[in-house]
Amino acid sequence: MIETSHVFKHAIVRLPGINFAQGLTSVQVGVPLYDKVLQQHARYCEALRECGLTLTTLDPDLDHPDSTFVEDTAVLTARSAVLTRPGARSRGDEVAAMRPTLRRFFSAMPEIEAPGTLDGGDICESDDRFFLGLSHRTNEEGARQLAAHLAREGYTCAVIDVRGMSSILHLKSGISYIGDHTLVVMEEMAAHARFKGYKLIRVTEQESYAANCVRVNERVLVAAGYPLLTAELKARGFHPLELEMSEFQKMDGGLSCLSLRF
Ligand code: CIR
Repeated sequence: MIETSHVFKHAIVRLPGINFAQGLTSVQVGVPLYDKVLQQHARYCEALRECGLTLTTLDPDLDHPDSTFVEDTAVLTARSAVLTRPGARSRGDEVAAMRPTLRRFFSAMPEIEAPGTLDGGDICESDDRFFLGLSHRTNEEGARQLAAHLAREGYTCAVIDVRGMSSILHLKSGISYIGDHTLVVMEEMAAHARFKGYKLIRVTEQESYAANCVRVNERVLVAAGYPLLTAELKARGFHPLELEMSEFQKMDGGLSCLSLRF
């Protein structure tokens, strides 16, 4: 088994509401079916438990149809939870709804402040370095504030601008760090200078949705239906755990966005 420097013990998830399909999306691959949304979410939660995590499961928040994508509300480190300021207006109040839950686990909770905007989906941690994506959700000021918070904890940061890439919503739609200096990266981004020195697992264009995968303790959660990536992960000594994600994909969501892990 390939070691990870990070052992997660907890995750926070939020059940999808009945109005999940009214959230934001930029893709046209159909309308999510609520029964299937619930089934896929339940299996995702079960998978996190199989990886050894204890879950805090929040009730659906019908005022915010995208609120099941909890990852966007905070950036977690070993010492703090940085509350974000999401770039989409309809998602702004999701952070206030998450604050009391994070308060139970973290005493240090700095916040991204206006005019900064930042979505957790743009932030990719790779051991002691964070990649900060600039996107249509995360602006320079948001990234600057987060970098300052992270620097105080001894982390370095590298900014990656994905604003010119229409195929992805967030940085982590295109890259994932899975431990052992290994980045899973969509082909279109693989040549980026910031990734020099990392081992890369390149994701073909047809499988690019699967580039958003998540290392959780001994497993790598990966979207089901992407056999090339799954085979490559196995060949490199990782242990993929495949999960159906079709209904979340319809709303621009990937595996990482469904939980906050710490
Ligand atoms: C949105 O557009 O904000 C949601 N429908 C999807 C958010 C996905 N979040 C993520 O990748 N971290």
